[in-house]
Amino acid sequence: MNHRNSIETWSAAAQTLTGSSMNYDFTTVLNQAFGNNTGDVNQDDFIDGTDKSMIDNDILIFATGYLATDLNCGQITDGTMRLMLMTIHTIL
Ligand SMILES: [Ca+2]
Ligand SMILES: [Ca+2]
Repeated sequence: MNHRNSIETWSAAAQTLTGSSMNYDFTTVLNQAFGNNTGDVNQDDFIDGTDKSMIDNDILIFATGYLATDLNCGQITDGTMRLMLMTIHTIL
C-alpha cells in the first residue's frame, strides 16, 4: 500500500488472497501495518526532520483540506499531527 503521507508498506501479518482481490483494513490500529510508516509527508521514503518541518509550516498557517501533512486524515493539520509524528518516531 502507498498513501499520501506514508512510506510504502505492507500488512503486519501474511494475508491470503481469495480470488483476485483482498480487503485489509490498515486503519483499525497502528500495528495493522508492518512497522510505523506514517509521516512521510514529502514521499521521499524517509521520515525525518523535513517531514516534521512541513507539518510545522502547515500548523502555523492553520492549513485545512486534503493535505499530506494531515496524518490522521481529519482535514486539518494541527499540533496533534506533530505529536503523532514525534510519538511514533521518537528520534524526531
Ligand atoms: Ca519524508
Ligand atoms: Ca488531522
